[in-house]
Amino acid sequence: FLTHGDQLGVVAVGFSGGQCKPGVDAAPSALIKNGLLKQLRDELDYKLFHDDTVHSYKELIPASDPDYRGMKNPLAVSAVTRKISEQVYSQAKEGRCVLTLGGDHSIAIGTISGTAKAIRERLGREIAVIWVDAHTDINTPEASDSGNIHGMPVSFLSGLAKESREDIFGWLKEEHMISLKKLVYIGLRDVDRPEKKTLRDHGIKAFSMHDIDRHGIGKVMDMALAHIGTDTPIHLSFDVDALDPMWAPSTGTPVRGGLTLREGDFIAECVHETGCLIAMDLVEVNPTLDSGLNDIGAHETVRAGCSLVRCGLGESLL
Ligand code: 6HN
Ligand code: MN
Ligand code: MN
Ligand code: MN
Repeated sequence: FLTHGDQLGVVAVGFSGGQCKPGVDAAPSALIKNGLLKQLRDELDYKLFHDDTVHSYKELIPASDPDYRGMKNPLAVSAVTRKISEQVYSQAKEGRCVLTLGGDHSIAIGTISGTAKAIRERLGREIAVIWVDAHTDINTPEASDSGNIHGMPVSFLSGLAKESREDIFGWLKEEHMISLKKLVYIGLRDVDRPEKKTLRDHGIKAFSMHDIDRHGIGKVMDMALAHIGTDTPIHLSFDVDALDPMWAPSTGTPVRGGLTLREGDFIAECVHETGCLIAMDLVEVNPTLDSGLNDIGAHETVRAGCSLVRCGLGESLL
């Protein structure tokens, strides 16, 4: 067994510095208020390990944080993800599955580096990553149009982007890194041109919405998991914008033509079924972005996020 099945580490990350829209830092509280942790404890019988606060990481955010290599908030995102990496590592090294509630997707620099290091030390294994997203988040700083670091985490985690400055991701060492061969994308539909070239050049396994339309989500999950291979520790990084805005409108970079909620839940269920899930991130829920009356969109997005997490953690098992 890769983890103690009944123990769950929880890290609640109220951080939004990887992109420019405020409010995604409010997601962990909204998810918890909607009953997520209570459900995991009372209905799924997990023993939860976490400190009660949602971290804002205020003490790590510098007063001045000028752009560097085109990146926005580089010092803040680096310092916060470094701290998250330590938090996730300390949970994962105890053999717990780790749930991280984001926050924008830049936080995956912390979560994935933390599990990669812990699993190397504990099991001598490399982790696989299933990245469910409308986007590939694999821009290098130079290739990025926006300068938003939430579009770059995979490039730093895989070593495609390198930086020697310790205070700007230079703290990422070999032990924190992942292999592009063990990375699988699902749900893609808004991939930037340089990112497409990266996918081709490195032969990265990717299932777009087109592939899901062609084969159906069942077959796509079979292929995705076959690529990873049985018995491999899996980190599931789930960006809620993989879902169609019909199901998850309250997110910073919505793209139409996405997954139904049921397809999203199915992906999470299939990963759970492998017995190899070692960590799950849920990111990019922004409860303050709401166009509808009475915050309906925000409430629906929070509900969808809770559903994805419960499915990943085994709610659908009979
Ligand atoms: N996300 N490719 C775009 C960029 O700004 O680099 C969008 C990134 C979206 C990131 O949704 O986590
Ligand atoms: Mn993302
Ligand atoms: Mn996205
Ligand atoms: Mn784009």
